[in-house]
Amino acid sequence: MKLSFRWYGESDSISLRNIRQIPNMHSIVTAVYDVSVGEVWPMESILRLKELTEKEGLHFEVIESIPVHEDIKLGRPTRDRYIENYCENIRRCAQAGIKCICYNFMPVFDWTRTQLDKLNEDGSTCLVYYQDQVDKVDPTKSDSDLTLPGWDASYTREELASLVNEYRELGEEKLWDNLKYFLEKVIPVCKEVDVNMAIHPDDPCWPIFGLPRIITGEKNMDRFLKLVDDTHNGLTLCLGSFGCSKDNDLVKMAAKYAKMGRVHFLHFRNVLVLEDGFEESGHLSKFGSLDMYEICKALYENGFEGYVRPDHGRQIWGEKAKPGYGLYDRALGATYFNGLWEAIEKEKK
Ligand code: DNO
Repeated sequence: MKLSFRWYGESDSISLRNIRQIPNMHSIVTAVYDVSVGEVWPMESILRLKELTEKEGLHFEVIESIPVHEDIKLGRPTRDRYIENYCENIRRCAQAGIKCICYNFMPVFDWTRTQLDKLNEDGSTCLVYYQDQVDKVDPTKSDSDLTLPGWDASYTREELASLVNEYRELGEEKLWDNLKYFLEKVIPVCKEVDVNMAIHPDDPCWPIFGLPRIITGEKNMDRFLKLVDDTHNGLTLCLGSFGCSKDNDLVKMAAKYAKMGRVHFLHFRNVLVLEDGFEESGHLSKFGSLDMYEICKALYENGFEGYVRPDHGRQIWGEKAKPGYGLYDRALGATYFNGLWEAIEKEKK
């Protein structure tokens, strides 16, 4: 297990020095942010991130994310050029020492929430998702004024509508085909340079706005891992993403996929599952719906050796930071994880 922390590069309000001071911190999780999706990352930009990270005594081993261009997900004729670029990015990252790349295959939208600053009773704020609010939004209705936080502002409303319609027509099975096509090109490169790909689950792990979503739970994960049956084709076990559906048994999934050697990255966070949505809670088991101890134990017992990062924290102590990505609560999450891990390690010896 290697503890890591997401850092948004030089524009992040959180310094590498502060991250370094979190006990047991090993690696930085970052990306090149100023290149358009689908293009090749300049080697200098990758090496700059490496240099800054290593200057603070941290390791530069995890990328989150190299985003997948929509043309690849849609299987458009232009996809081959973007896949070639993707492979080139993998090679470049490997050359700089990267061991693990997190990415997702969600159509149009990455993680979706209805509010980023829901006030909790103790004065902290958190991210929430209420299904009834999502159901009121239709991205194909160009006269709708409703938008959600995290909405991709790079599309005009018309572009967004046509993209969403294209995916609705594509449907799940074709999305699977396009994912397979992508993996068949990318995983051989990963084998060559020994980099693990770690797909991030859909968040939330069910279809939204009528868009197909396929990385949603155990059955589909099994199917995914077989698309290209190689250890380099693995997953990011994002507890909050899979955990927001009661259908997912995270302890079972953690054990099963760790045993297969396919969990390359763990996103450690908790969610409180509601009747019709979820709220992101503090990391401890008792505040959410997930048993963090049992999940960690399942990972440990099944030989998990990947990277772990504390994921989304609440906003606490008056900190003003990127929603979910403040320093304080994520640092508390890391410390809680360290405690659980030490206890499990000692119990098992
Ligand atoms: C949210 C993150 C996701 C994740 C991507 C991976 O906080 O976990 O945005 O980075 O889905 O590609």
